[in-house]
Amino acid sequence: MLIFLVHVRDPQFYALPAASRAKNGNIRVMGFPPIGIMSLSSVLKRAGHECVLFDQANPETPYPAIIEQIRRRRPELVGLSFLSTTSYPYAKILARQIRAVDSKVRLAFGGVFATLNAPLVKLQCPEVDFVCRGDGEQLILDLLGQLDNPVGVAGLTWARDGKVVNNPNRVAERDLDQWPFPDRESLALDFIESMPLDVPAVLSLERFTTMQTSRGCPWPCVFCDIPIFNQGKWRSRSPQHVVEEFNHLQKLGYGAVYFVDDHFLLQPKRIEAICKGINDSGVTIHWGCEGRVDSVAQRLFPAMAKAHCRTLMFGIESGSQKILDRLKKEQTLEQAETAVTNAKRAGIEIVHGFFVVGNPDETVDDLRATFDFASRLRLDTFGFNRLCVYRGTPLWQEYIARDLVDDAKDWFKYFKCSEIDPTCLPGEVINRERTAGLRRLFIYKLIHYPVQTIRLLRRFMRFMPLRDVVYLIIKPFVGKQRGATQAETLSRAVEHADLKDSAAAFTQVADAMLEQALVESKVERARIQSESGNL
Ligand code: B12
Ligand code: SF4
Repeated sequence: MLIFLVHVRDPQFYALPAASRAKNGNIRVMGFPPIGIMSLSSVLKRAGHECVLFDQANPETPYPAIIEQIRRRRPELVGLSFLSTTSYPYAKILARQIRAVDSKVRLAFGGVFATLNAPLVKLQCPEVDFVCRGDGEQLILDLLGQLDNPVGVAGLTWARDGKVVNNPNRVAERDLDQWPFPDRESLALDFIESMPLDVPAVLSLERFTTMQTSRGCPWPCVFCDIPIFNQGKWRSRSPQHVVEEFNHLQKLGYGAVYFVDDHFLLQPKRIEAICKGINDSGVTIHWGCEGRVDSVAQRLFPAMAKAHCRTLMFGIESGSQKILDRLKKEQTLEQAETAVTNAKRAGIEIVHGFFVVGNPDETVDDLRATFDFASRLRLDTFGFNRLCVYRGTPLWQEYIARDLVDDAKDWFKYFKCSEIDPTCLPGEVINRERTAGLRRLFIYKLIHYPVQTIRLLRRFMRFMPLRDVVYLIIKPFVGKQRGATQAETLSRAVEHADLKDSAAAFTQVADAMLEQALVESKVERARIQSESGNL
C-alpha cells in the first residue's frame, strides 16, 4: 500500500535557513528531525509498503504541494503526526484541506496531543478517520490490515454509525529492539545541531539527528504528561541496539545526535554498556541527552564524556524548594547542585538547566531565588520558560477541580498558568523579574565563570553571526525594545516572548483567522529566507 506521513509543525518552531544547502544538495534546517514519522516509515517499508514522508520544515513541500501529491498519487492512508497543543490547529487545517480534495483517502492523527485527547479530537475533526493513541509502530501495521473495519486495532479511536469508538489501549511494547532504525534518508533535509530549547544558538554545522533510546518516565511532576502518555512505564532499547544505530549513523555521515528520551539517565548499567559500546566500536559522534538531577547514574558522567557526550540537560525547574515540592518534582536543590557540578567536573562541555517560572504559589522571592540559584550553578546555558498547563497532566486535573479550566471547552487550548491561576504572579511581574534575574545572572557568570562563558560564546561565534551572539547576551538588558534577530526567528525562538505568545494565541483563535495567519506567515518566511545566507 502507499502511505503518506506528514510531520505537522507550528510555524513558530522551526528554522529555514533556505539559502543554505548541504553538500549532498539537501536543504539545511535548524531544528529537530521528525523522528516519529521516520520511525513509522521504516516499519512500513520493512513490511513491504511504500511510504512517502513530508516535513513542514521543508520549504519545498508546503501544504499545496502535499495536497497536490495526494491528489496525484492517491495514497491509501495519510498519517498526520504532531507533538503538542500548539501544532494541533495546523494539523486540523491540513486535514480539512486534504479532505476537501479527496473524499476517500483515510486520514489518521497520531502523537502525544492526539493520544491524550483522542475522543475529543475525533469529535472536533470528523474529517479524520482515525486517531491513533500511543506507540505507532505496530498500530499502523494493524490498521493497514483492517482499514475498513478497525474494530480489533488496539489504541485506535474512530467512529461507527456516527458514534466515537475508543478501542482498548494498546499494551505498551517492551521489546523496542524489534523495530528498525528510523528512516532518516527519505526526506531531502539535513538538520543542523542547535540547542533543543530556549537558546537560539547553533552548536555545530555537523549533520545532526535525534535518536530515541528509551520511552517514558515514571515520576509524578504535575505539569508533565509523559507518565500518562507512557502508561507510567519506562521502556528501553538494549545497549547493543543503541550502539548499532550509532554505527549506522556514523556510516551515513552524521556528526551529532540528541536523545529525545524523557529520562535517559535512569539505568546506570545500560548507560555504562552504551558508553563502552561507543568507545569499543570507534564511534566519534557527539551526543546529548536529558535526565533528572537525582539520577544515580552520575558516577557515569566521566564515562559519558569519554564516549563523546557533549550536552547534558537537566530539569532543574526552580531555585525554591517550596516550588519544587509544589510541582511534585521530588528532587532537592542540593541534588541539582551536585548533578551540575558532577557533570562539569566530568568534562561535559555544555550543561543546560531547564527552569520554569510563573508557577502556582510562587512569590517574587521564590522567583529571585530561582535566578540566583541558576547563577550560582556551573551551568553553561539555561532557559526560563513560563509554566503552561496541558490537558492530561495532574495540574490540569487540579485546575478542573478548582474551576480554573473547563475540560469540555478548554481541552485544546494552551494556557500559561499565570493567565488562569490566581495563585501565580501576574504576567508583567514574572516578565519584569525574569528580565532583572537574567541581567543579574549574566553579570554573575561573567564575573565568577569568565572562562566557561567565553568558551561557550566562542563556540556560538563559530557558527552564528557576531551580531546574533551579541544580541543573545544583551537581550536581557534591552528587554522588549528590540524584535527577534534573524537567528531567533529562524530558530524555534521559544525564548522570544512575542513569538511564544503568538503560538499560544493561535490555539485559541477561529480557524478562518488562523488560515489567514498562515498565509501571512508564508510571506514572512519567504522574506526571511531571501535575506538569510548566514549559515
Ligand atoms: C523532542 C521534543 C521537542 C522538539 C521537537 C521535535 C520535532 N521533531 O519537532 C522541540 C524541542 C522543538 C519541542 C518543542 C515543543 N514541545 Co516538545 N517534546 C519533544 C519530546 C521530548 C520528544 C518527541 C519525540 O521526538 N518523540 C519520539 C518519537 C518517536 O515519538 P512520537 O513523535 O510521539 O511518535 C510516536 C507516537 O506518538 C506515534 N505517532 C506519532 N505520530 C503518529 C501518526 C500516526 C498516523 C500514527 C499511527 C502514530 C503516530 O508513533 C510514533 C512511534 O511510536 C516530547 C516528549 C515525548 N516523549 O514525546 C516533548 C513534548 C511533545 N513537547 C511538548 C511541548 C509542550 C512542546 C512545546 C509546546 C514547548 C514550548 N512551550 O515551547 C514546543 C512545541 C513544538 C511543536 N511544534 O509542537 C509536550 C507536549 C504536551 C502537549 N500536550 O502539548 C511534550 C509531550 C513534553 C512534555 N513533557 O510535556 N519538543
Ligand atoms: S522527570 Fe521530566 S519527564 Fe519525568 S515526569 Fe518529571 S518532567 Fe516529566
